[in-house]
Amino acid sequence: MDDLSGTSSTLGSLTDHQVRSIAQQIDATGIFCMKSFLSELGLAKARQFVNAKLDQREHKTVSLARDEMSGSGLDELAHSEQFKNFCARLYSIGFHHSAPEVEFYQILRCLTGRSAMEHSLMFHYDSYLITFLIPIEIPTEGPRGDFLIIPNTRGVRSTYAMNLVDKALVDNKLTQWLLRTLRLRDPKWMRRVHLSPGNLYIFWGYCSIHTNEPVDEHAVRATALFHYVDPHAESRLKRSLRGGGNH
Ligand SMILES: O=C(O)CCC(=O)C(=O)O
Ligand SMILES: [Fe+2]
Repeated sequence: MDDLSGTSSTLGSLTDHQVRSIAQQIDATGIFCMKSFLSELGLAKARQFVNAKLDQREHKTVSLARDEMSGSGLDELAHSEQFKNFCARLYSIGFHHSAPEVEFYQILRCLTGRSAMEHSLMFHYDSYLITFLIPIEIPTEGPRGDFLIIPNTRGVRSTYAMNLVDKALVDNKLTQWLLRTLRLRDPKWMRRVHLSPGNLYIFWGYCSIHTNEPVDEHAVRATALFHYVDPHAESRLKRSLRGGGNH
């Protein structure tokens, strides 16, 4: 995987050419990695936050929403003008539309304990076009909880109903079984990404089937996710079904 290295402050200085080449790399390979995106201090703060939350929650898997993240430093990133600007530029270059004024759908996923397995190997499409993923904790021993992606298997659907059909084709026992079985053969079309804490990974979450591998119950795998732009936000059908989750 080609990658840039930098910190969140580097994002503001990227040229249009560089942003375009990030979009091209995601189109071509499925994922882009910016190394050492979080500073050491930023990563240490987020880690401390995760560990304190897991202590509070008795070391069970939790997904924290934006309003539960204050103090992690990750909420500040979502409000950083440089980060927001970069995401808007990447969106407009990647999807050929000017970026709407929207907030991120933000989650801090902390997998641990017995329930880590239940939350792994669930292949899905996201509801949002771009996914920005920052690993905070990744096990250094035993199963690492690699990220798996089958890149760019669909385009942006013109209707929410078509999007639901795609999702239903993936989110069923047969497809999940098939993908889990095929994973064991390590096919080339399913990319395996060994995540490193503090890096920023970017992929078209809406267009790509993806998931994470499990980790041991004593290990912790924490990822911060920033989902950006729901193309069906205005759909009447979506509203009448009252939104639905991210998967
Ligand atoms: O934690 C990960 O590696 C991916 C999670 C994901 O795809 C999601 O929450 O939509
Ligand atoms: Fe996802």
